Amino acid sequence: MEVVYLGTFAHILWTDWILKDKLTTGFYRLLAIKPSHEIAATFRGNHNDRSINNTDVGRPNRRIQMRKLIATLVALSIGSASAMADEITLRGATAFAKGTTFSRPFEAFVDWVNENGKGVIQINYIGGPEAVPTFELGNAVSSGVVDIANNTTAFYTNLLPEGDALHLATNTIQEQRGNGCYELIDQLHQKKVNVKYLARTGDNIHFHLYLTKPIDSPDLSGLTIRTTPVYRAMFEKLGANLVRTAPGEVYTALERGAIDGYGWPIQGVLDLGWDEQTKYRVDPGFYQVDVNFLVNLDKWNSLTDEQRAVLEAGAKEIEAHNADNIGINESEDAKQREAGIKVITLNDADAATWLKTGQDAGWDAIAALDADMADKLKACLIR
Ligand code: 173
Repeated sequence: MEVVYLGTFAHILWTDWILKDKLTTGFYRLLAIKPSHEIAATFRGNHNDRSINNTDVGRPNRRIQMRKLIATLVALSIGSASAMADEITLRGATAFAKGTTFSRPFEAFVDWVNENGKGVIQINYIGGPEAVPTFELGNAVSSGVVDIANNTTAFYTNLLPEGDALHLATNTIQEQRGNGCYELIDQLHQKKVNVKYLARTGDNIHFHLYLTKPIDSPDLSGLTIRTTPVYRAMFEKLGANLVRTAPGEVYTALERGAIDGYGWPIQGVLDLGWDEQTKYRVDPGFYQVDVNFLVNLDKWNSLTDEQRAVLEAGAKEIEAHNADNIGINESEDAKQREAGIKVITLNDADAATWLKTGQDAGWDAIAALDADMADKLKACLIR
């Protein structure tokens, strides 16, 4: 704002001076006292003529000073105009419904950037799956249809199949930034998805199986379960029939009885109203949510250091809030129970099978894609 005011102030001063100068000693007085060829010479910049004309001895110095002041203010004003012109606005979208659990950290990030990036960088948040369908968002940010996306790897496995490793992590993004894993994952994203991997949210949130029918062991045979790539390897190993849908189709699929259950994290079930159609949750939870901020790489490369610094500072700020999930998980668990969702807790032996099947099936699927990469990722994602 200051630079705008300064620019405006410079403009007022300049206009004010021109008018005063013209009305008192300048153009009009010149017209009155000089022959036309001398006037022409003055306008060609004939300094002798001008000095002859300046009968007031003090005036040339004042005028020079005034010109210097004006030149400075105009330069500042032009500088401020280009600073304003340099502010860039990114188009941002989320794979999850606007205002719901897994869009909220991104929405907080958008607010943070729009507050702290004034005059530098802003984000125009265009919305959720109503703007870009869930499974299309990866392509959209990769191609630059949107500049920044809030997305989970499970929704862009078409571009980065190895991305499924991210929800097998047992450590945090802060640890991954410290042990080199962040760089490895960023490089994979840059190379295969054409995006900068800016941030990870969702740490400390596990996934669960939710059901309309009870089970008493990890055997899922005979059940039709809604999945995404997150749960596919695990639930398949445990015998389920799988149906892949975007979150937006889960409610209707439950209502119609097309599925007997679904995979989803501990958070967000009530947000989406699925508690109305859900009878059971199976514990323990497994894996760890990854919801990532991705910036189109061409756009990222075109940003100034200052613009990138705002995005990176905002990313770290939001990632620090991943620790809040531990408390939120507890209140979500309580809310689910209050809403009538019964918790089926597998006994110790079954729980061990459940978790081991999940990890083994998950890593086997990554190794089948790229054994070397699976080893590298495992070394830095597992505590
Ligand atoms: O179940 C899903 O749609 C899914 O894969 C997911 C991933 C991260 C957060 C929430 C859901």
